[in-house]
Amino acid sequence: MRVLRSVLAGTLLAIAAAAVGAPPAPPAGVRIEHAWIRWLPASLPAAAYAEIVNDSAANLRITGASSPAYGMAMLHHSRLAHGDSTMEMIDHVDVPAHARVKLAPGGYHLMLSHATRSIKPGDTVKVTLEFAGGAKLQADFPVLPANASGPSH
Ligand SMILES: [Cu+2]
Repeated sequence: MRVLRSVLAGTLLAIAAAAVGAPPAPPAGVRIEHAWIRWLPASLPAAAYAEIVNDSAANLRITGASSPAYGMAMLHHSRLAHGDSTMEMIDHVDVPAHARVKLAPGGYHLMLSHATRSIKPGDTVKVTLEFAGGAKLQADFPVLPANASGPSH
């Protein structure tokens, strides 16, 4: 009876997790560090930066992002072309096994636009990274002023 009860409890937990739509997690050892958002005035798009650490044995690919605070989140890559900084939309960022990839000014970043509420420096925004295969990983991104160069830690 006790065994049956624990099997039942496990099943109910699984059903509950499915009911709230909990997405599969990436492998253990994958984490988001030094996350931040550079706030810009008015309704200008904001760039989100972080370091994606992959301490797992799996090669991972980031294929998208989302945030409840923004209607749109895109993967972008900035680069210098003929002395001008330009950015383009990309459809993935690879994070090889046992490697770390920086989303940083002048390189990869998330472009957040169509804010769903008023956002200002000092706020914290949840951003979810989406990986190929469906895994998702969420982190808190502190919103820093336009002249910030990164989180203080
Ligand atoms: Cu951009």
